[in-house]
Amino acid sequence: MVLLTQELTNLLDIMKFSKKSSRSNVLTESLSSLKQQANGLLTKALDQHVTLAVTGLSRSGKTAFITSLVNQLVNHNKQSQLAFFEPVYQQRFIAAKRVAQHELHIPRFDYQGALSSFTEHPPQWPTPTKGISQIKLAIRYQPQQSLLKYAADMTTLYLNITDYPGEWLLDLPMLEQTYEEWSGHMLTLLEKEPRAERAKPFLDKVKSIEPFAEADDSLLAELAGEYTELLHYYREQLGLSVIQPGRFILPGELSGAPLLQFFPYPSFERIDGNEYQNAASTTNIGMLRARFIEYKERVVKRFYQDYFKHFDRQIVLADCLTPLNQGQHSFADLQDATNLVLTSFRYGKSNILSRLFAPKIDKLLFAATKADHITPEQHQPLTQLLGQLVHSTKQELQYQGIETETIALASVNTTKAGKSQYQGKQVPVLQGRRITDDKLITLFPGTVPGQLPSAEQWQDNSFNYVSFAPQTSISPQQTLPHIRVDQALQFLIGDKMA
Ligand SMILES: Nc1nc2c(ncn2[C@@H]2O[C@H](COP(=O)(O)OP(=O)(O)OP(=O)(O)O)[C@@H](O)[C@H]2O)c(=O)[nH]1
Ligand SMILES: [Mg+2]
Repeated sequence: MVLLTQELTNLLDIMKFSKKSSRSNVLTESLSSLKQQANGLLTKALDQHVTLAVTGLSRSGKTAFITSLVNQLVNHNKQSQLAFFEPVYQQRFIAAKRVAQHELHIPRFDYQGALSSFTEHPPQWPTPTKGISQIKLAIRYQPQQSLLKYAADMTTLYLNITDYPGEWLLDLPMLEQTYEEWSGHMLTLLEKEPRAERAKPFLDKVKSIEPFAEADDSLLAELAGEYTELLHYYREQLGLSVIQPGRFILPGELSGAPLLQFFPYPSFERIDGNEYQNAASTTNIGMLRARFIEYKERVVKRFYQDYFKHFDRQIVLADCLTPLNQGQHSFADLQDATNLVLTSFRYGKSNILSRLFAPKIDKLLFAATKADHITPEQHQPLTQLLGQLVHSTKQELQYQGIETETIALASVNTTKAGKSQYQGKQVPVLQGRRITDDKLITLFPGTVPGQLPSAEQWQDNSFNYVSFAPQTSISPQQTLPHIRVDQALQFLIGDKMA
């Protein structure tokens, strides 16, 4: 195809020089139209498709990030702040628009709904989302590479963006565990503070069920309900991140399904191993085990099979500031959860994921969100802190040839940074609309530890980063203010638009 276009272009050039007769003009025109057709075909052949996955634990900022990314691209104008996105910087970006997605069974990402919350007076944050959703963009640009430039004036990158809960990745280790092993693992967590106090009444109840009696479906459903409530409490009240099974708090269309009605059994040491092995699935313990196995097959494996293995690029969002506010337990749990989540990206040969699904992600971006909650000179420590959280995974990924990067960003910048006089000194400050009472305040939010805080540091320090609401509403045609979304774009798709 490239050769054909080149041939035609050469021919046209020769004819333009020779313009000797009207016959040659006719020939020129028909060749010109041939070239256009060839160009059209070539452009189609050169169109690229990229599947970008966006994940992070609940409230980490996935909806805000996707909304901002889409908004920056589809509303791109002279005022846009995309200086670090090369296609824009090099003036090769033409335009982007939303197009219909292919996978009709996956809910659509509600871009319009999310954007409208930023256009309200006063603007609000979009409402929390549940489960998976997708949005697709067609991005037109002029290729830079000589071959493409010569052959095609513009080409299209189709960007398929998938938003999915990071909690779903917490389940991967379950694939390699038996019900007994998983129960043991959960028990270790549930018997330790900060979980133990709240877990005790639940565990006592479960210990009292008769494992080999005929299954009592409604009792199992009730206890599964209590276990789910416990998980919600840990996540929402204690700010803990290790929640297993992850689907229990974000069940999506599986809400109420018997598949989600199981829980860890805490008394394996008191039952006979043989009897357990031979227990029919009509007994209490047999039914719990059967549901556990079914959950792994139908929910965990299916997610990796149907979605995960098709992702090309991934961004993992992490809100490090809220767990710092919530204290040592919460931050330590974020560390554990991050390790669990990142197991899905460790593609070593021994990884179950590589063996079962052969994923193909070639670039992974770790992003610390809500960087507008801190003053600009604290962005570097925030990036370093996230860097420490993901350090070992990053090393392994780089070894596997997967490109990684760590940044601090704000999908929607809600604050203005400046300087203020305090006790005769200039201190960095932020001004923004405090989320709790809507007041415009100016403050120094404090420093961010550039390393994982030690036990002593936790004793000496308490963190109190204030949350802000969006400051000024935008019109549906404007772009949202942000911090480093352009750098994220460059890392995630810049090379595909070269
Ligand atoms: N200041 C600031 N706050 C942010 C930013 N992004 C997210 N937030 C805050 O974090 C909250 C959660 O953001 P979402 O984008 O809804 O997070 P999510 O990961 O989609 O959350 P779920 O849908 O509940 O899983 C928002 O309501 C904001 O309060 C940001 O760029 N700046
Ligand atoms: Mg969301």
